[in-house]
Amino acid sequence: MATKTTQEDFYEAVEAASVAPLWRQFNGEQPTEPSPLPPFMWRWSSISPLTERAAREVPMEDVERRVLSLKNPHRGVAGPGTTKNLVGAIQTLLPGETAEAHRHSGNALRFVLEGHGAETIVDGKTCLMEERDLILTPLLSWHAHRHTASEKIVWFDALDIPLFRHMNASFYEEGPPPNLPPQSPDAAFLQGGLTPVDGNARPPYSPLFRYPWAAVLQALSDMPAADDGSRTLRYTNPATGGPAMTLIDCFVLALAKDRDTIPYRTTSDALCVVADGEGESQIGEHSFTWQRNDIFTLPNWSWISHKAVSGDAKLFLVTDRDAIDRLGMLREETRA
Ligand code: 1HN
Repeated sequence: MATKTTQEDFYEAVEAASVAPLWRQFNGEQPTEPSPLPPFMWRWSSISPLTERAAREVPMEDVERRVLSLKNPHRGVAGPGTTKNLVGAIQTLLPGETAEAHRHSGNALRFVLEGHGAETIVDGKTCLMEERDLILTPLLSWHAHRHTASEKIVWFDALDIPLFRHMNASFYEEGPPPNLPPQSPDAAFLQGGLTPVDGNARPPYSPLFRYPWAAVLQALSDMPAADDGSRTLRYTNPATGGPAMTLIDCFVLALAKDRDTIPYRTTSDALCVVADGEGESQIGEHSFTWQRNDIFTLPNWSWISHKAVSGDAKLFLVTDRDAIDRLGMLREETRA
């Protein structure tokens, strides 16, 4: 048997004492490239039939919410997760059904993929859900859903629960909600640049809970295009100009037909929903073609460029960008 060298003995002693030599761990400090969590796409053509089956085969009495979460097969962590910090999901509600009130520490949002006429009640405010509307249900807000229109409704959920779980800070409570403090009506925030000073609490999230798609289309048509023909809107908290919610920062990216967007990379992650049109995205070494309601991830520090084909297109982006920025971790680059 070969005798142990002094060095081998040293490394064994180090490991046995639960310490680690930095010189064997340091990687020069750069984000790993290509991303350890490669991009992944869920096509509407695969997801839509599952929402049909869920509606037929899974009674609401058996489940609190009829939610299929987008489980990223590359993410080797237990529990829900689509990117490191965000989880996307698909929720289906049939006419006459309700999802009872609950609340949780994670922020959540709803973006309507198909159908209309449901309502989400957020801390007592009723928010209509029309196609492509964004509804916020921020951290610890009580929220219930009810549907009274004639066709089933399907929406995209996004939550920051993976980060709360990672921090062991995830809480959950079932309703009914207690008496709630007064809320300022959404309509009071819809005049740009004017915010009511009415004594109501201003928690660290947008007091506007519904962002109608019609308002997005109007704002897009009122703004100039960038050099690559694209237009970007951010969903902001009208009281502060900051992100809509503490850990979730949303955008709409409108693409001009046949124009590649300038490639960029960022240390934030995004979930991307195809709100309108058809196109292609280059994400690191991966190429994807996409259509309406397809959903895909944009992993951090991958070079990203999008292009609309056969007409203009719009992407809805859910990101952790502002949270990463407030942590001092945001770095972004564009390729000339
Ligand atoms: C959740 O709590 C909801 O409250 C929706 O509506 C989707 C996906 C993963 C984990 C929790 C909801 C979810 C979720």
